[in-house]
Amino acid sequence: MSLTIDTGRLLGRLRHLGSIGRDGEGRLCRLAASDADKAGRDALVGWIAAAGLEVAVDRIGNVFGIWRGPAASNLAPVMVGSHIDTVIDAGIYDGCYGVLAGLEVIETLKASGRAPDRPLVVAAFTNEEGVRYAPDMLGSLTYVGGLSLDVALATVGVDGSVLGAELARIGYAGTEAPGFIRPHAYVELHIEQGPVLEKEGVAVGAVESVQGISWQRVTIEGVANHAGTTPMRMRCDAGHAAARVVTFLRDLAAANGFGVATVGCMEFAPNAINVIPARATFTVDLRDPDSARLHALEEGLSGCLAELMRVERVKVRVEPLARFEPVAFDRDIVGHVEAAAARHGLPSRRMTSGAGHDAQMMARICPAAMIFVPSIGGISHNPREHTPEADLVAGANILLEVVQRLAAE
Ligand code: HGY
Ligand code: MN
Ligand code: MN
Repeated sequence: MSLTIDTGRLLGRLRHLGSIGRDGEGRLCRLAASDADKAGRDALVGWIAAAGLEVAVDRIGNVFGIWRGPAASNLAPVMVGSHIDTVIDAGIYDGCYGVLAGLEVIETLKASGRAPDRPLVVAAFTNEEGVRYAPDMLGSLTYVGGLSLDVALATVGVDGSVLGAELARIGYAGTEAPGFIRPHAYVELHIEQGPVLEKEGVAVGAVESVQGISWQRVTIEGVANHAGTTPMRMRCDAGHAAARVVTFLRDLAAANGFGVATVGCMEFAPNAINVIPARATFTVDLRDPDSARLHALEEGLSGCLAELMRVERVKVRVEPLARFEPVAFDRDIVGHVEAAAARHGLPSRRMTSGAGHDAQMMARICPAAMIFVPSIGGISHNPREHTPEADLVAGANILLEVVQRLAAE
């Protein structure tokens, strides 16, 4: 008889964690290393400890629950996990589902008496979203050695805070060295956050790759002037220049056919109704599954900015915030996901992730792959984010099976 997870425990914890870190307007907002993040972390650590797992925190604040098993073998462990920090006004599933389902899988195995040959670890990585501190996936990137610990800890947030100081303030400046556990394999269960699985009526995504990501902050300097007295031909309007970038990127991505381009943040200065903007500061998020096309999107942006400097007589400054090439996952693990789905009588399909994930960083140090479950309406990074309970439970049971398979290797 194959094992199954405890549905009530998983769904109850998802709802409870989803209630932690709501702001005055009821919006879910657990930005990395904030008080709200601390409250979420404390709840997770409480569940990990109550499950009888060893709790460990590394120096960039990544949280781990470790079950060495009765054999306490020194074999490399199988690691599962994701993140519990959120975007602003988030849904309750992004990241949290993978962490809590990972813990649920370990608890189920521990209670079953069927101890695997390998230790099992569940991880919750710091600052996966990258909303407060750039880049995104900062905790897992540091964990795998892609970012030096000192640079990571010194990262200044959009609010002027320093990540290392914030981790210390919330009590999550751990002692373990990032990378202290080198997994045998890493598997991340996550909601798709896109429309594909729902549209095709497929229950399981066997994720074989993640698209490349390029984040930049652009500052356009114009000249403040009177909105009423300044003739149009005499303006150096930073706001107008920024608006031209937004529409240029939309047309560029639409023409590219695969890539996506987003301007998610924008600020004008002095930000007054009757003053021509002296400065526009905004972020650019470019993504494409193909490395050369992603580079072409970046080239398109820099060409557009050069043209604006010439035509609009503005100055432009660009600050790179994140740049990750597309990542291919481990084919064997992708195969295990498909086989587990089939054994559960569920259709699956191979796919590329549009979103970034900690798994793309873990793939640098061990075989890694992901499991997706459908997102209703393809909605995510939005309180309307939703996945039916049956899909959440099916995904967790598939993770259970894949973990057992990998732990037996
Ligand atoms: O931006 C992303 O793709 C992820 O949500 N951090
Ligand atoms: Mn996520
Ligand atoms: Mn996210």
